[in-house]
Amino acid sequence: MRIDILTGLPSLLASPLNDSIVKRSQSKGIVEIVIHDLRDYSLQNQRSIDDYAYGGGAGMVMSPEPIARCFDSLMDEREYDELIYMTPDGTTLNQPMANHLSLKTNLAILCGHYKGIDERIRQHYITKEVSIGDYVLSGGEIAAAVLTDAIVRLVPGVLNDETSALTDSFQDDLLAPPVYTRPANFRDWEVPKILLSGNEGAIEKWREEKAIERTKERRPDLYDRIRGNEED
Ligand code: 6GU
Repeated sequence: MRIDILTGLPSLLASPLNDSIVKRSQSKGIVEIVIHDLRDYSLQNQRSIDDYAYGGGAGMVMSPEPIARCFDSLMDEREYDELIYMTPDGTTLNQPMANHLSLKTNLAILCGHYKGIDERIRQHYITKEVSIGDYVLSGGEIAAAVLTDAIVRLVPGVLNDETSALTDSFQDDLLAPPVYTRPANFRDWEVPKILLSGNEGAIEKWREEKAIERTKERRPDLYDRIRGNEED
């Protein structure tokens, strides 16, 4: 899988994508993530990538030219499954969307800034608009890092333990059960006895019960959905 990220602030993206699982996915050669500085595609003197909004009002708008030129050069090289724009008015990211995107071959992700991007780019290039939740960030870079992380960890071979992505919170619409590590007694706080029993069947059942209990308590919306699904 290849992910191209278009941004006016490449330094904001470098660190979250060059550590941990996302880094491992790249060094294993499973995923290639390429960051493009939109200033490199500007035709203006000061390498500028934004301009005043037509009709007035506060805030700058990202110019169409650098974005279009960057997309054009990428699309000359390969076919893209999606050209994604990170924006608070996009579809909210969830686990099914991440699962779906993790099966793609080539994705491009555009990060917006300022007051957004010229609408014509959205009309003529963008195929999918994604938000990461109902709050406003200063730019799309951190949101793009979130989306990239959510996708990349699902690509087969990226995680060591192949099953571990399947047992994540949300993967079956349940939150994950509590987990413990050594010592069994920490400041007189004990690990639940069942986890020390070696009885795999009983442990699996306990984890399932705790996952359901936790989902019911913290996310009644998710809980109602799984109950609805079971009745179907
Ligand atoms: Cl994708 N961008 C910005 N700027 N803010 C957001 C967002 C994206 N998702 C939630 N808030």
